[in-house]
Amino acid sequence: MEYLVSKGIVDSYFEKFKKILNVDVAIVGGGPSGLLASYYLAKNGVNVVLFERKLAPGGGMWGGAMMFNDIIVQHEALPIVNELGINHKPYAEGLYVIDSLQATSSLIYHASKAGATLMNCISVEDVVIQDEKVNGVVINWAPVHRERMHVDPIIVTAKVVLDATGHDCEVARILERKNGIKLNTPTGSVIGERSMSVYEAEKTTIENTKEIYPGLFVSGMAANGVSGSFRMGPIFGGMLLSGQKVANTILNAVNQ
Ligand code: 48F
Repeated sequence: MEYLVSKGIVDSYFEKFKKILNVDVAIVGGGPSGLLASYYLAKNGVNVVLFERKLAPGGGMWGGAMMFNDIIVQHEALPIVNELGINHKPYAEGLYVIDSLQATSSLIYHASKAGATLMNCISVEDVVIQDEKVNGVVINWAPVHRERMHVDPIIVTAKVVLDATGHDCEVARILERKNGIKLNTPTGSVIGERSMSVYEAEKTTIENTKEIYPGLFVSGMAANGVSGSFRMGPIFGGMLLSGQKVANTILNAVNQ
């Protein structure tokens, strides 16, 4: 019995691991925009893996605002909230309150149920570039990074990579720093986010959600970060709409 418990887990995990070594889409970061993108992509039959360095995907959604575990969404994002079966309470005109724990767990559940492979405790530390296009990521166990252990990573090849790493826009920064590449942003570089402005940031998140280098897309706060737009607050409609937009854009790209 003891042996079977261990073997079942190891067999199943490495089956999963082999499946994600070559995918259509690799998503870096399991915040709301990355999770929602993985859900829509998987639902449309795309082979998608999401890497999250923390134990639990969910990013900045669990904690609400200052750990008050409710968040706000605006009416534009309500169809997504309803599709995911998340309860919502009208609060003010065009604004709704949702429970951050219910919302985050629903995103994770729906992404996984739709067929996205969610890999937690794994960090993306580099990208793979071939023929002037990003076509993969370099991964390692998150604790290897934390402990600064000198352990070589492995490569996952992907037709498309999504930087959904939030405020730090880590993948875009790695691409720029290591390769001196010009990105599709207002300055050609990663600009970094500006201070908080909820209204402005909600709009620009959607506009900034795009391909910034062949094979590399950005969503959520990473999209605002690379383009030098404003930081957002605990209002999540923009994150959800960004995840939906990037999934549609990537669907077109991988189906071409
Ligand atoms: O920051 P995050 O929640 O991303 P998001 O989808 O949403 C932003 C909001 O939560 C919030 C906001 C709302 O208005 O402003 O901040 O843009 O989640 C990003 C996730 O990426 C993981 C990180 O642990 C977090 O869970 N992550 C970051 N870098 C890496 C990574 C990496 N190199 N490898 C793997 N995971």
